Amino acid sequence: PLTVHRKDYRPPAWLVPEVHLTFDLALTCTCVTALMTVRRNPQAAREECICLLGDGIVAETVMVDGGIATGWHMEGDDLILPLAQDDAQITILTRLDPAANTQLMGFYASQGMLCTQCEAQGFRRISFFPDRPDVLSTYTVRMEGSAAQFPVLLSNGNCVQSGALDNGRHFAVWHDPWPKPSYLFALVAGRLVANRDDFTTRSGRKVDLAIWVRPGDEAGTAHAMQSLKHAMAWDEQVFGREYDLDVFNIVAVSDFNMGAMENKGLNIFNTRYILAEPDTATDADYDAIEGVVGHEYFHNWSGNRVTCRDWFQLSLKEGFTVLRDQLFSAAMGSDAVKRIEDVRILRAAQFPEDSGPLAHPIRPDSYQEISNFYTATVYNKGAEVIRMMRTMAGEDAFRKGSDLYFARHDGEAATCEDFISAMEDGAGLDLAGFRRWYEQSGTPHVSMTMKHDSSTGAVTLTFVQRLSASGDDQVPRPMVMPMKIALFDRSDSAPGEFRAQEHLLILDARECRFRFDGFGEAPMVSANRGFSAPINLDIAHDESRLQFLAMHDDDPFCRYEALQQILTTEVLATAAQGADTQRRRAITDIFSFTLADDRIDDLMRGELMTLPPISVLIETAAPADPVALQTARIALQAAIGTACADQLSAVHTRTAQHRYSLDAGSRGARKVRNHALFLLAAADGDAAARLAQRQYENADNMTDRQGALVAIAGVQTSLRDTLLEDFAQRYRDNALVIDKWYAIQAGAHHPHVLDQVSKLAKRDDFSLRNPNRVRALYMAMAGNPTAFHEASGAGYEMLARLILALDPINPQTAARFVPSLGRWRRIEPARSALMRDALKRLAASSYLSRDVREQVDKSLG
Ligand code: HT7
Ligand code: ZN
Repeated sequence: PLTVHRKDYRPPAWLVPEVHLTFDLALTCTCVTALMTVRRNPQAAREECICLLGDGIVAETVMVDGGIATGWHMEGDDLILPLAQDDAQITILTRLDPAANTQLMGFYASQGMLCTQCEAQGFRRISFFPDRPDVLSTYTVRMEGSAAQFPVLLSNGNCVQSGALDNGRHFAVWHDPWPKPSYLFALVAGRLVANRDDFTTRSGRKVDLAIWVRPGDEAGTAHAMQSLKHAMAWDEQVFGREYDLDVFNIVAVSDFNMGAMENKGLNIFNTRYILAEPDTATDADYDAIEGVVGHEYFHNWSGNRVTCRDWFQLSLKEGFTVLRDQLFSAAMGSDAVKRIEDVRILRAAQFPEDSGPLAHPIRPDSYQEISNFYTATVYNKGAEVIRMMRTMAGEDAFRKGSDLYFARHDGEAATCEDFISAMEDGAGLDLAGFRRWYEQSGTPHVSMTMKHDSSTGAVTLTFVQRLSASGDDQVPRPMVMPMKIALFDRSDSAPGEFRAQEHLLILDARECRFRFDGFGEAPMVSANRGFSAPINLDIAHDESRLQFLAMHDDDPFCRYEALQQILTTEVLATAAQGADTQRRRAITDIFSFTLADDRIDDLMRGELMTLPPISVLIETAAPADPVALQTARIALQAAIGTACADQLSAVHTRTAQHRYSLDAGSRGARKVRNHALFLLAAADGDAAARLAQRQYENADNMTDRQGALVAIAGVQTSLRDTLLEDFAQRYRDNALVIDKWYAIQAGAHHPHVLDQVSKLAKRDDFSLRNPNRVRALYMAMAGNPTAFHEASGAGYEMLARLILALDPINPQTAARFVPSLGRWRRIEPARSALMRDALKRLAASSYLSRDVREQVDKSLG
């Protein structure tokens, strides 16, 4: 397969300032006429032909300047057209069958409606085009079709004309005045209803907002609309970014490969990130909707107004936009809890990626299939890298840097280097060494040691970096990073009042040393506060320090982190050599302290009641026995549940009094209620099953009901089947809730879980054509050690069979399952061999898409 290299970038030989598209719409045969004004690019080497990229489409007619073109030919999927002149009008006609498009890339049908997905390279499945992000055009789109079948016709920009035609047909013309790359083109046609609202920008522009859904779903759009209006106001206040069209449309579709898409003025969303009502969506769903609606809206500047020069620069828009959505969500809710959640995601998803065969820098050097690079590294580590710039610069200077970036590059296709330069010039940072974050893969390891001289009161902190991976052909080099620390003086704090001055240190060499004076006693160090750098930080093992921080650190992240370290050590030790009563006692004491601590709210308390995710435990233990780790994790939950039973029951009772609302107090109550239930269920399944049943039956919201079902799904009781059946019946008409039902069963710690997954896959309402359903069942299975790492290798086999079955239908979604098998290097030898066998069987398959092939080959690597 062809590998694309970053170093091979050349500017486009031809520009396309204007595009007129006409769609004659029908479910199985849509005719597309593309009229392109093309112009030679004076900044590029002269080429005698224009290369119009295609993917699985056929040109029925090709015209140049109004006459039938001759002399063009196909090279693979691409159309090569000789052009002697400097300017031309090219017209190409293609015919599409959206109903047969199961890949959900390009133009496809979903539940009777028609829609597009063009990022990254879907436009070339609609029309032949220089489908690359550095070719920017203004689009005018005319759609016509049956008024009964497609009453709503939407595209980017503003609707400039619409009306009735003969034979029950109608048309609409949309014009987008902002030049954009083809990946931001969008079209939607179907029977849809809108939740309408409006927003007035700070300069007084009234923007009509609409969220379009299938009839019957309108009631579920209120939170998304509220989130959108909050996002629009926040981007003005915090980043000085104002919306730039008269309308902003969002459409929700049920069949979608990712979360959402930021098409200019016409965002298309997975229904999952739009629809929410208390009875059907959890608090986590509400948060995700706010975050994704914000994310897509923020792309209007970081992605659309300033786009990417090429796909190697993906983190330019994605890393920056993730940081923007993280800051937005933090501002809308709890800063502390949001930071903890973001770091948990980074650790659980990105750290394993960065230590495995699919590791890549946030700006990759090469790819075979770009869809495989929409990764936690590009998105989440990319956000961390920009967050570090913000930490080093401070908020005000960072804003100056981002203002300069937007001013310099508005209307352009930019690079990561452009962003860094703007930050240097605008924020006044020297980022010479910092650029390595863009070049090197791998999570840096930093070890910290402290020396205290009691005669002088001096404290010396020494940080040493150990580097494990690098970009292509490079020797690993140290990273530059901000390190926030605080030293707690044990002697001068009143009990319960531990405060320390925070210091921002910059680590810029393999070894860095810092001295602090005035400590009669050795202080307690709190380091990497707020997770100021995305690293693994080793601090010489000191249980009393960790226990102190787990109860008293005034940095919420570090308090959480200290407890996570204690719990991780305990689970790993239990899996290797059994439990130790003294260690357990220390842990249950901390839990008991946390449950009673009135300095924190319930949202934070819920974080402190959360055990490390299994993927983090596997990553830390490598080579890991995932089943032993899972068993040890449950045993620790049981120990906590037993030791703190009275307090946990009291929490469960106290929080049952809360009325449902979305405010922090009510959400916090639901969070700790569920965590209390999980811990109690691990300790005494039968008793907790009765508690769960009551919670389930009394629930007036999905957080409570789902929490109860999760708790009971891991218990061997007849109530389990009763409640699962009730849930299926109660929500049979709501696909998003039925997705939860699939995931809960596939993720349960249950001896027959693999049989259950097999049965679920045979149900009538399971379909490989719906990515949400496939992910619900098989991502949950792949994340469940009891299922996926079952000793016979049946879980690996099941996943490999899924990948082979799904690949011809939806290669992008199929490829997303390969990394689970690619983790074989981190797993103990017997299972590791079985995982590799499954990968080898995939590699030997006679048909593999480019998407799956790249992931399989690299995973075997
Ligand atoms: N920028 C969007 C990426 C996306 C995408 C990529 C590949 C295939 C399908 C896709 N759907 C959306 C999403 C985002 O980051 O906002
Ligand atoms: Zn994005």
